[in-house]
Amino acid sequence: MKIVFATNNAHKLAEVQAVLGDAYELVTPRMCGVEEEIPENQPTLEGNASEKSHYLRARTGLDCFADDTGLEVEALDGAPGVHSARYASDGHDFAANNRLLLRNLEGVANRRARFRTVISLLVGDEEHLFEGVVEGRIVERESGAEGFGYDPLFVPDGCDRTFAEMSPDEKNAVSHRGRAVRKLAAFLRARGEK
Ligand code: ITT
Repeated sequence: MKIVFATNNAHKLAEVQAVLGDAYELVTPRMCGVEEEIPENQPTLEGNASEKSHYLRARTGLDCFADDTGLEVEALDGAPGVHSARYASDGHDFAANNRLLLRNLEGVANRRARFRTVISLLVGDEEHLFEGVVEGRIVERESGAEGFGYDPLFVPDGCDRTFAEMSPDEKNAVSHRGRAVRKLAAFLRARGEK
């Protein structure tokens, strides 16, 4: 089955394709002729995921889904949260975001954090939301070269390596996105949409 994934993030695309497997062929906005940035101006992950999927539906008329993800740090009252992409600047600058996060946690003993992903799926005239959460902690310095974003700073509970020190399959097995996408896949399978 072909399905449109409303993302411009190549890392996300690869992670989601790996979880969904060969039964699903992901189509990017660009492959549908949508070149512009997809808007995400809502105050919640749910709102942003929904805004992105509805935008792409309006532009293409196709069934599609979108993922919005945030890193919620306990000692920072849930920041950067819905602002994770633009924490340090307006430009999705992963290195600057990580530097700012470490600076804001300097001398802070409570390193608890979680990643949360919300997926909005639009099929026909129905919308369905799927959530995936992983609890963990923020380490003192970056470690590892895999993954993207805050991965070099996040160690999931039960592990002793950051997401950036894991293979893509290891990350997907425990990650927020892996969990949300497995719920999405189960839903699609149950509807017989293979
Ligand atoms: P799209 O909206 O095009 O899907 P994006 O990169 O803007 O791509 P999000 O708004 O969902 O995606 O993500 C916000 C930021 O959170 C993202 O830029 C990363 O910095 C971070 N992030 C998201 N998922 C992550 C992951 O699995 N590991 C580490 N950081 C992640």
